[in-house]
Amino acid sequence: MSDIRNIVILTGAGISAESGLRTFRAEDGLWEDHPVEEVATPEGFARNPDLVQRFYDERRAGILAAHPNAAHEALGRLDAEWSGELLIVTQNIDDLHERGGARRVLHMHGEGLSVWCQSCDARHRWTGTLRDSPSCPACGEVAMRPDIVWFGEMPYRMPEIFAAIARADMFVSIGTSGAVYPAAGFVQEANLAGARTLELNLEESLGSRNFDETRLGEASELVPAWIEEVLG
Ligand code: BV8
Repeated sequence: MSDIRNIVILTGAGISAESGLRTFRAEDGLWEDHPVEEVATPEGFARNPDLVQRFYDERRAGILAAHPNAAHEALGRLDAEWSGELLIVTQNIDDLHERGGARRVLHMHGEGLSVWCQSCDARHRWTGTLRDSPSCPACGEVAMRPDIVWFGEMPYRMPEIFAAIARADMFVSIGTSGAVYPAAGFVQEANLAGARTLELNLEESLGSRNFDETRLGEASELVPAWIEEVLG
C-alpha cells in the first residue's frame, strides 16, 4: 500500500443497503415500485410532477430516518487519516457518507436533501416535502424540483471526477451494479490511468471483469477490513 497516494472511491446504493435504504435493482428495488420513465426522467416529471415529487418526498423521509453503517464510518475514518488525495464519488442521494464522517464527498447524481428552483436556479437544503408546492425561499415562485440528476441529464462535476481518476493510484468501487453510465465507465478510465482497481460488492457486477480484484460480501464487513489494510 505504500505506493498508494491518490485514491478515488465510487459508491452506489449497496453501501447504504445495510442502513435500510433500498437499492434499485434488487427484487425489492425502487424502480419496481415505479417505472423508471415515470419518476427518474425530466419527461416523467413534466408528465406527472405530483408522482415524482411524492416519490422523492418518500426518499427524503427515508434518508432522514436512516443512519450511517460501519462502511460509511470506515470511509469517514479514511478521510480523517489519509494524507494523500481522496475523492469519494457517490451515486447515492443520501447524506450517510457525510454523517459517517467523510468530507471529501461528491454527489454526482445530486442529493435527496437538496431542492432546485427552476425559476431562479437557487438550491436549498430541504428536509420537508415538495408535494404541497412550497414557494422558493429565494424568489417566492412555486418552481422547485428535487436536486437529482435524472436519466438523460448530465451528472454533476464530471470534469473534476475525470481529473481525480486521471491522478489516481487506486480506484475502489463499493456497492454498485455497474448498470448506469457514465459512473459504470469510471473503472475503465482508472485502468487507463494505471490505477489499481478493487471492487467491493455483495455479488458480481456488470463491470467485475474490469477490476484487478473483486471481493464479495457485505459492505459493512468488506469496507472496514479494506480500510484497516490501507491505514495499517
Ligand atoms: C448521461 C438518481 C449524458 C436518481 C440515478 C451508454 C453510455 C452512456 C450513457 C448511456 C448509455 N446507455 C444509456 C445511457 C444513459 C443512462 C444510462 O446509463 N442508462 C442505463 C439504464 C443504461 N445514463 C444517464 O442518463 C446519465 N446521464 O448519460 O448523460 C449526457 C450527455 C450529454 C447531455 C446530457 C446528458 C445519468 C444517469 C443518472 C440517473 N440517476 N440516480 C435517484 O437516485 O432517484 S441512477 C441510479 O441507478 C443510481 O444513482 C445509480 O447511479 C444507478 C445504479 O444504481 P446502483 O447504485 O448501482 O444500485 P443498484 O441497485 O443498481 O446496485 C446495487 C449494488 O449493490 C448491487 O450490485 C448489489 O449486489 C450491491 N449490494 C446490495 N447490498 C449490498 C451490496 N453491496 C455491498 N453490501 C451490501 N450490503
